[in-house]
Amino acid sequence: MEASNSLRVLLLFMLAFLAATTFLSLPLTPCSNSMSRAILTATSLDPYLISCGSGDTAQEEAPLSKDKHSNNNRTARRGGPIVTDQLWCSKPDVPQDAPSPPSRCCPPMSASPPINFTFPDPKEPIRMRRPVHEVGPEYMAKYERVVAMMKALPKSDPRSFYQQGHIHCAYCSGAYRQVGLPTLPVQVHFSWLFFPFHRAYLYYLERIARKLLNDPEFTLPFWSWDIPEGMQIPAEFVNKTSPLYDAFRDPKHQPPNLADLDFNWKVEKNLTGEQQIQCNMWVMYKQIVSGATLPSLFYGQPYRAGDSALPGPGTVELAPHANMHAWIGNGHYPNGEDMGAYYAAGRDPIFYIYHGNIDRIWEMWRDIRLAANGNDRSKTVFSDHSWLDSSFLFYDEEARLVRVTVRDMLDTEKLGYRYSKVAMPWATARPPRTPGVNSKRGVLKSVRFPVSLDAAISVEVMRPDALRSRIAKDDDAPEEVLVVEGIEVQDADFVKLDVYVNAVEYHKVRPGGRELAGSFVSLRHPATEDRVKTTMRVALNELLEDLGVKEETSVTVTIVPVKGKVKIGGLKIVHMSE
Ligand SMILES: [Cu+2]
Repeated sequence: MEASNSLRVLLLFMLAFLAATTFLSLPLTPCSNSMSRAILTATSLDPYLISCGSGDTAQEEAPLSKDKHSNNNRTARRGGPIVTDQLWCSKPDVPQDAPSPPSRCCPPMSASPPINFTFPDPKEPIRMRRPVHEVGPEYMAKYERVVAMMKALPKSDPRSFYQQGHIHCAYCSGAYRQVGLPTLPVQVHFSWLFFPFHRAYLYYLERIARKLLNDPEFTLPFWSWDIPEGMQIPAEFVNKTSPLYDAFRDPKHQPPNLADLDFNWKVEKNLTGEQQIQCNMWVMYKQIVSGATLPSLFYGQPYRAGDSALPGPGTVELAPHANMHAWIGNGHYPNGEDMGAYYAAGRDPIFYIYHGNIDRIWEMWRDIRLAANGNDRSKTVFSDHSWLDSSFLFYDEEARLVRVTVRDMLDTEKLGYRYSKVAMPWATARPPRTPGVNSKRGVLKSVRFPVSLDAAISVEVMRPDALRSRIAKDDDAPEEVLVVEGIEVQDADFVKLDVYVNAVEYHKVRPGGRELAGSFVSLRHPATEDRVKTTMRVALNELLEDLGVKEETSVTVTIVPVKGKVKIGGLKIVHMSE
């Protein structure tokens, strides 16, 4: 009784406080961190409802104000790591036509500031994450059980499936804002944060699963959709009575249909099984082996405090990652819910085993680069502190809020796990050149950038210093990188662009064929980014060699708009080495 009375008093106090701040616009400076936390924890209100003045440090001080002109800029930092702060979490920007939009997706407010990440005890054995098609039904039943347990937890528990699913929404739909910069979201897609963020996400989900199952050996199985044995949605996810089932998936893509790693949004290729597998192998080879020979081509572009979101994704994030999100989600819904929509992807239990494979691809890319670079680890990571010290917040298995940095996520063995060795048939699937494709038909029409892509365009692009590339020894030849600049997606809609080199007759190239340098694939972005502006980069050295054009001073680049309204700012080829 006493407890409920004091709760009532607290609520009354809160209402008076809110009325004062909202209607009287009383200045509330300074607003101490502990007071904000206490209020927010007790009331479960979102920080944006409370307008505080500025604090004096960059972190853990000033709650978010929706007022774009507020004094909060005093705490803004420009340059350096991107820092996530619970006091800077707000309403997500979810597409208006979402079938069941979340009103909020910020995690429950922690009563105390986050603790810093610590590695698990190195004496603990390293656990193996194994593929779904090898672990067997008994093991998959454990994943099923733990998803059921998480779904049964109260929604307010940060370890519940409801809250775990919201983590993706919070970091991808404009809920988290940059500290001191309320107009800038913390966005973990289309930049160098993509791989480390998703690794940390799975790491904590796995720890929570272990605790709930009371099974310290449990590891998340991964769905190896990159090899023929794993190319169908695993059977466990298809059973309508299972907690692993999600009604928001494309009915056309259920087993025995094979995954299409080059998926063209709603348009089925209708390939034979053999052709689809071939296409998938080529896509994997190009995105991981030949297209991403430098760290920024694989991870994505630098993204620092004060930067606009979406500077540029790595090859794998575009394809197969984004294609597969859309392939699993239901294309009948405007945003491809669940998996095809940033705000909703975490609601599908398949998300976590799907992303396990993305995390494993990071390991495989690193091994391939180490082998190519004489084990030089510096060629597989960035040394920039803005990357290493960027941080995310997760609740651990004891429901403690933990601050995790990118630096903490670079070595899976230090995190206590590794991936079991699965065959990589795509690692040698170098696609052959397509015979009889006209590379330069007639005189190319001149294109004036920026250009809206209503139809395919072909442009002659000069190569930088072609002679230097030709005489350089293979080992120290700089990488030639094709840059598609100023990609603007109107209405932040779904987009797929295919980018071909020396294939004006691109329709003759088989899906995933050699002349296709890469694809730009973007899911629908939240409304804050009403105009997605980004870049695409892909390595060309091997492609130019295979096309036999190493001696040429220029190449023809053909851009085919497969889906969505897009403008591009320009095309260039640059030399890069990192
Ligand atoms: Cu994803």
